[in-house]
Amino acid sequence: MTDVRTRRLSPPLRRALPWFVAGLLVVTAGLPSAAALGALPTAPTIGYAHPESGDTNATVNLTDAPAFVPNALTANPNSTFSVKLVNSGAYNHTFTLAKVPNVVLNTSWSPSSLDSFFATNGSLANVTVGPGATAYANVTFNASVSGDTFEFVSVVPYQFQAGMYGFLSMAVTGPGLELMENTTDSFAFVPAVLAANASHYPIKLDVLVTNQGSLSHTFTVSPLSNYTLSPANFTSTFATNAPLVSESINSGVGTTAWANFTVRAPGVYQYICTIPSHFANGMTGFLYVGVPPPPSSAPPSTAIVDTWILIGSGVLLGIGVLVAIIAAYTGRFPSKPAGPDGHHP
Ligand SMILES: [Cu+2]
Repeated sequence: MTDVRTRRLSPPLRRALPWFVAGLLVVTAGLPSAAALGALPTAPTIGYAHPESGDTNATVNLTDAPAFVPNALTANPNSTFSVKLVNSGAYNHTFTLAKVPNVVLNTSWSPSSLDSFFATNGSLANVTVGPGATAYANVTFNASVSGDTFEFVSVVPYQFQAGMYGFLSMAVTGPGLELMENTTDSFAFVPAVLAANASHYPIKLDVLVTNQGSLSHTFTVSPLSNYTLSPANFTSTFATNAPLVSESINSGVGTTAWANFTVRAPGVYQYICTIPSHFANGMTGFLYVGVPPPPSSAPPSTAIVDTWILIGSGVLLGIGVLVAIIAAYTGRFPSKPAGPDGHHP
């Protein structure tokens, strides 16, 4: 059965109909792209460059050294980080931010190895900035990246290999691990050993320091792990390596202060009081992070064994010496017990 309407059309129109339909389909298909070219804005892609008139969190210069200046950035979890990228050189550079946290890329990789790393693991931003140009990268981080570090590089061949890389460190958020410390007028921290067990790094520590005396003190933690400070070197050490925290403990019994700081790696960190002469008088302690503290925080004993065992073995040794001396003068001492027949063998 043939369509009635088609039948009523004149032969020329009938022949043209498929072409009308085809033309209509082509126009319909072209509509979305035509609209995109016109008024419809393209949706901003998180992490990719688009001009931004608002505030940026940082400005980074991309130089022909080649280098990022500065190459150390910080950002907050649970927020959008916006960086302004200024190419001050004559070459193209990229700002390519790794998606995988806490990975340090190897500068001995070839350009194609670097490309395949990003192809496999993805990037949070990948912006090419031409000579003299300015671009922006906006990256939204969730709360889970607290304490993480992301590396950024230029993937223009051999720029990363020549040193064009840097690190974006996320602040550590959320409450820290709480520890208690006291300061005394006898220039002591009580206890002089603090221990924090951490399963991941960095770890945030909150130390509540209570003054048990009337003198004022500081609770100052060395940034160097497994490094022993001395009253003679701590000032110069802290001049080049800022303490993790230096909290003033004001005078007065019961005065408290919170020392809140972040430790990035396990180790033993020395803490001191920086008030002149206090450290020299013994005001120091050690913070064990992720490593076992000494077996006991009781005053260390130089004896290998317990005192009473030493005294006991001394007494027994004395008796032995006495028996030996008597035996030397009297023959067998004590004399061997007689056998059952009453005779000595
Ligand atoms: Cu002090």
